[in-house]
Amino acid sequence: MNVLITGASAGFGKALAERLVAKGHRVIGCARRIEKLNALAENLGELFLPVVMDVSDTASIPQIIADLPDDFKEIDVLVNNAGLALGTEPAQKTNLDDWMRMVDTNIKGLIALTHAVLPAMVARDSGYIINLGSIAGNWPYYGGNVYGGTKAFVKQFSLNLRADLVGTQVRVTNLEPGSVAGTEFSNVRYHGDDNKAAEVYDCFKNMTGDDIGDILLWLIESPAHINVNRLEVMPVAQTYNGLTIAKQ
Ligand code: NDP
Ligand code: 8X3
Repeated sequence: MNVLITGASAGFGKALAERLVAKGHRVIGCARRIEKLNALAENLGELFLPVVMDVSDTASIPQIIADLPDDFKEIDVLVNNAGLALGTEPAQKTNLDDWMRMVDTNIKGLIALTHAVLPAMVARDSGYIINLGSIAGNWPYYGGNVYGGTKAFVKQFSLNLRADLVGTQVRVTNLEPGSVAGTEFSNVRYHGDDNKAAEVYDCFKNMTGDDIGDILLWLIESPAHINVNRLEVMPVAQTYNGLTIAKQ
């Protein structure tokens, strides 16, 4: 199987790439930081193809897909994972550039990749698109403003893709994780303030990037006649109760 993962240089994308290669699948690992992808390629070997891609540079995407080497050209699974949150300030105190970057990456990048890959899946009548949504797309919270808005878009886009794909064997899932420690997500969100990022995950048993890698692998290996439409997962310590976390 050939799996294209955006955001393969860290976090969930990296965890999934490691699992897929261990199972003998080919992975097209896309991200901006080539040094991280190359380090991963050294560990994973020739089943892992590092590809420099900035998903927010949407005009570049069709050519990158067209230029994939023959062995990697047919994409069986697209994991639209690249994404970011920037800031936790309330809307009236945010930076407009941060808002625009989240829209460019989480929305425009995701739809551009989908647009480039989906027609070939439909033509083959087989394929699977997994989008990384978030609980932030389901539940409002303080400081979630545009990040949550982008993930709500991803959820509804995923469901609408399902509607458009009626009669085909192409599957679509929106995976909606809650709090996950050990990735770069909060380091990016707090603009590199690693102490603040670490505090988010203090004193409770969290999910990890490996947990999400396992769930993604489970989805990819699920029977071809089953479509998981949406899958929301949280650590037990996190609940809908204002999304508060029960710290010990
Ligand atoms: P990380 O920050 O650890 O990884 C994000 C990945 O996305 C990196 O590989 C980064 O690579 C890549 N990326 C970011 N911007 C771009 C871009 N413009 N073009 C290409 N690649 C890009 O985050 P996580 O693994 O934690 O999160 C992955 C996804 O899951 C995101 O969409 C996030 O919103 C979502 N999510 C995360 C949760 C969490 O708590 N961690 C919970 C719910 C959802 P590089 O910088 O090299 O380009
Ligand atoms: C990331 C999870 O709770 O920080 O999407 O929004 S949360």
